[in-house]
Amino acid sequence: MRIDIVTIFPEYLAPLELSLVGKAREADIIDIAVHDLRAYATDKHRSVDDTPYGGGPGMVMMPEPWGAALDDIRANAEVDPWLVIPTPSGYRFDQGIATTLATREHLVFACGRYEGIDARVAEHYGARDDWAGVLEYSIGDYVLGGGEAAVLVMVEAAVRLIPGVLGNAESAADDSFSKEAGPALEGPVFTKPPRWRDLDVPDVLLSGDHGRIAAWREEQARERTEQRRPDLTQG
Ligand code: JEW
Repeated sequence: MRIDIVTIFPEYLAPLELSLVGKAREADIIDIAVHDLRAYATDKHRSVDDTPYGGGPGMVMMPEPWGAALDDIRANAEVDPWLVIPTPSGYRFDQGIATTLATREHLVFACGRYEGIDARVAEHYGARDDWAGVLEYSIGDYVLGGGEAAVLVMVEAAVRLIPGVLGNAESAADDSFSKEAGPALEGPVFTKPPRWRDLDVPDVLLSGDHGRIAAWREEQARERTEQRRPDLTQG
């Protein structure tokens, strides 16, 4: 998979050199390039924002630097890329969408700032026959200062689902929100020592009775889901 990320804060994406995503890059399973949008600005101040038509607070990202950056990325691409734009007004990003993104050959993430990107950018690339499509996603109902933190979330959620990225192939299937587990929360987990600061690991987990252990874990998960995420319970 190829991933391009366009931002006015390239250093914000430094965590993509670490951990699971960093290892996937070292293993050449994914190729990530981060691009500075200001490199595509044309005035001497390298402006990327302007006042909103119709008035109102804040500034809006100009379409021209975005057009230049995205056309440059397309000119160096081998397949039609998907353009992914984080926005608080997007479709909700979830595990199902991460699973779909994980199957794509080329993703281009556009990180907005200020009050967002001139709407004609999404409209234009959505109509181009040399782009696969435009996807506008929100990672949750809170307001971020820009798209960078959302891109970190989306890239990690998708990349860990690419075959060969997780050491243990079963790990992804076991997670909360995975298709196999159903959309439920996981219960508590424990490791050694068996007693820590007067707190004991539940006896059942030390019993060696795999049937009782599975039943106990299921009940813990069910209770936690009902308490914390009643929206995820069916009946
Ligand atoms: C998010 C990208 C870019 C995603 C989620 N756009 C916009 C906007 C902003 C603040 C207030 C109103 C609109 C800031 N902003 C972003 C916010 C993604 C941008 C600029 C974002 N929350 N926030 N889930």
